[in-house]
Amino acid sequence: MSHSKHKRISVVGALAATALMALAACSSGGSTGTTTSGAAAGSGDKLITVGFSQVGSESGWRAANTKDIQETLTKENGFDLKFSDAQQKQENQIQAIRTYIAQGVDVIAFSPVVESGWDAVLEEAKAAKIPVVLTDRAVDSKDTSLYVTFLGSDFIKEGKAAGDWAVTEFGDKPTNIVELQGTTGSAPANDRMAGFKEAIASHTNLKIIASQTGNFTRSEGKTVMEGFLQANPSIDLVFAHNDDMGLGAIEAIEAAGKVPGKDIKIVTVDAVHDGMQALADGKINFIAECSPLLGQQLADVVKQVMAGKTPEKRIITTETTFTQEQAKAALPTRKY
Ligand code: GZL
Repeated sequence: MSHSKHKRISVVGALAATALMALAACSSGGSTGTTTSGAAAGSGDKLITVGFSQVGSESGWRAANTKDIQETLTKENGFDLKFSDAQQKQENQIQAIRTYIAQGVDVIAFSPVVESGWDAVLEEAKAAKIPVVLTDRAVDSKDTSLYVTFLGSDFIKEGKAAGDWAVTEFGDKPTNIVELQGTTGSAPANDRMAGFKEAIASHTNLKIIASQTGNFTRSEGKTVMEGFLQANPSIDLVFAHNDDMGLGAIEAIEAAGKVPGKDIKIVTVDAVHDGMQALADGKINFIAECSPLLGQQLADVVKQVMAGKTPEKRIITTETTFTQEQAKAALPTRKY
């Protein structure tokens, strides 16, 4: 056989071998492209389906929390995220969790709008052998086997930070405080109130003269503050359980012809952009941070669970506090 013919046969053979290898790689989800499930190229792994029930869209914090979760639990990162917004109604969250159980998702995660009333549906998830991750807010279930972990802030610490600031700011001066509470029965409302009261307990000159829920929203915070202003001629400080209610209080205070941050001081929790801007502008006096950026920690916990590992039962997010000067410095680089 001539050299050239030998050459032709060896070239054809090599091409055929290459084509066969490429075909084999594709079908096994190998490095030549994504598998049908859309998993990242080269991973070949099935996507992890996560059913997430979100509280709602009540505040700037919630919007930042939702954005971070949706931008982290992506197909590129190995997840198939099923996401539902409960419009701050527990019955909607319970229904969403039951739907995820029926769909047979790999993991259920949710931020419980209130602390109580979850045992039955969590028992159903347990019976279906679907692990549950609590993010942001806690439940008061006595049976902690009903969830893998609670990932979120220490709300008592946040309330205490706000109270400690008030003690320093007002010293021995007689001080009338009105409290804009978060959603009734929610962990952040219960714990921030407890932390704040603990901080001021031994300072009898600091008196909470009125408390009412503004449900973590700007509009309800404004309405409640209007009522406080009509009923109480002398208010020195507003303690709002989140920035959004504090921003609503600013609108009410200005409408009453008073200067927020001066005539009536304001301390809030969260440190979302609009709150930090009001702090920098001198309309809020102090903010205890509550980070909404829980997406990466949630992704890590889910992957640990899927790998058969046991995450810590309680994962606390790290946070700080902001004065007006610190807000001016932090604003340009804040992620939310
Ligand atoms: C706290 C979170 C609270 C925020 C509010 O982790 O649950 O709910 O403080 C939000 O802004 O509405």
